[in-house]
Amino acid sequence: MEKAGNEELMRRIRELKEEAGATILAHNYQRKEVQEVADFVGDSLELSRKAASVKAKLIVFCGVRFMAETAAIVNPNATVLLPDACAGCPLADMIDENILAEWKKDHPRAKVVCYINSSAAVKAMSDICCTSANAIKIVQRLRGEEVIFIPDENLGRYVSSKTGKKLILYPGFCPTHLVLRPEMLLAMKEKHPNAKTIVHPECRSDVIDLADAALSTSQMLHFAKESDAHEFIVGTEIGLIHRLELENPSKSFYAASSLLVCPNMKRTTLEKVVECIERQRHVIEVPKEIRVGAARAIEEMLVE
Ligand code: CIZ
Repeated sequence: MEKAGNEELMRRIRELKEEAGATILAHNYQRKEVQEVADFVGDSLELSRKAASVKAKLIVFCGVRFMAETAAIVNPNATVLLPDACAGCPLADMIDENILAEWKKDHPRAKVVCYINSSAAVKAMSDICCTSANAIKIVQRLRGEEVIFIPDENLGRYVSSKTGKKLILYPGFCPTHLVLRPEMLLAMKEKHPNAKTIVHPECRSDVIDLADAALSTSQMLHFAKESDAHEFIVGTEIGLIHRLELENPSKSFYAASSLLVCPNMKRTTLEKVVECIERQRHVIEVPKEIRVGAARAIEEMLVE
């Protein structure tokens, strides 16, 4: 059978969305064509706020599992579908409830700040969630308290350097951001001497040290718009380049490395979006006893 082209698939998705009364949310790291068919594109913080406020009964979440879980937690009245059931997050999988229970036992007075890249069960055992866009603010709120920061060590180290607060760091990492090495960035800077370098705080600290700024994806979008510079080297998942180019047509963006590709984010295709709506499959379910605890940690973050 001949494969349908993107235009045809996008037309079909719009039709299905209308019939099903669905809203499509997509992360900044999704494929270009998936971002184009979405009702809203953003980072985890923006997407969780959006998921909480949409009126639609059906949310199709184009992202990875922990993000779709977050949507299901903040909006228990909606059915949340994940187009590819295997779109996970290796960073989120680096810690589970048993490991966290051990860490809490070792530091009984510590507050637990958990990065949104974590399972619902881990969120339920944490005091407050954070994303890369608000991690510094969230940790600053806990002034004076001992803090365990899970699971991304690089982000935790960056937050610690910005807040001056010593954090108990967990040794988790994002395999995609970890591929970026200082020598790659130096080579790019040599090739594009007038470019500003922006990297994600999930990158190694020796990479962050070489950059003009360490920023979440929403902060990178803001930075690129506001900056007088015309060229930017971008040290995060390459999916963001699409939005950067779209929103800044007169500026140039260079991926810091062509290896900055999250295979899980790229699992979502237009075909899978069609299939999941047609067959109403890959429903994200969070058991009530976990949902209540995770919702508390997420809401604590959202009050800001
Ligand atoms: O917070 C998010 O969505 C992630 C995973 C990255 C970012 O900076 O947007």
